[in-house]
Amino acid sequence: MTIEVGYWNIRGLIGGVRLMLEYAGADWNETFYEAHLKENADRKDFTNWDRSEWTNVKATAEFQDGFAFPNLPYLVDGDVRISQSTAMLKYIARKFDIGQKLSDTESWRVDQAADQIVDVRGGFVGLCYGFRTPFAQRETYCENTLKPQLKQLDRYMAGNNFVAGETLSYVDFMFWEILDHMELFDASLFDGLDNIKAFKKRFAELPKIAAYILSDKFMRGPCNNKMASWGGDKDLKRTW
Ligand SMILES: N[C@@H](CCC(=O)N[C@@H](CS)C(=O)NCC(=O)O)C(=O)O
Repeated sequence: MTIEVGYWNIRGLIGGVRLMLEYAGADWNETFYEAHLKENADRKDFTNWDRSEWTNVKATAEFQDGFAFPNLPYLVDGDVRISQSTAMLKYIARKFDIGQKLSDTESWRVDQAADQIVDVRGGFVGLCYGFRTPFAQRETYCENTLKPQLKQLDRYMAGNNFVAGETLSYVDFMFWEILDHMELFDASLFDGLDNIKAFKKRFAELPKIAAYILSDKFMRGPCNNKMASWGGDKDLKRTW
């Protein structure tokens, strides 16, 4: 049976899910939704974006009754209907037996890192859209917040091939995905972070991942939606 996922036509929260579905060799299909700018409107004002391509679908009985928490991204696998991107990653990992044999230490390392990555990601994305940190404060945010957070993650990876240790697990997919957005944003964020750089390279060299990244199916950009201050375009042009 084909696994169906749905999301905006961007990387955002679904990039790691796409990576895992490809890694697992799953039979999967995606529905893309687009936000459209209202006529002559300021693109930076979030209320000027028409999201009805999605909200009309979200309003249907199929979504309101079929999902506990209708949202993007979502996953449908037969009778299984899941939203929340981390839950989707964990579901796919269980279904395809990815990282399911972890020791207690490996398990808490993975779960702790997953929550930390969600937090760090939230701050970075909040800068890219300017809704948590004004984009004009980019340099201060990167120096005082993001770089120290990345340094902690770099230390977490010391001596480990993957987040768990030696075993690949769901968190590696979400970790690599947001690291890739950050590298495309400003590769100098990783200066001196050799463990992060080594992890990023190691993950990208997994044969299934390498093949996917090189294929036409892989979306390099946009990382964010069109109203973002950075990452809302296909070419990921520098906006400063
Ligand atoms: N915690 C949720 C966040 C979901 C979320 O914020 N989705 C955004 C896109 S990144 C959205 O546009 N949702 C559509 C909606 O609110 O209906 C997850 O990890 O999946």
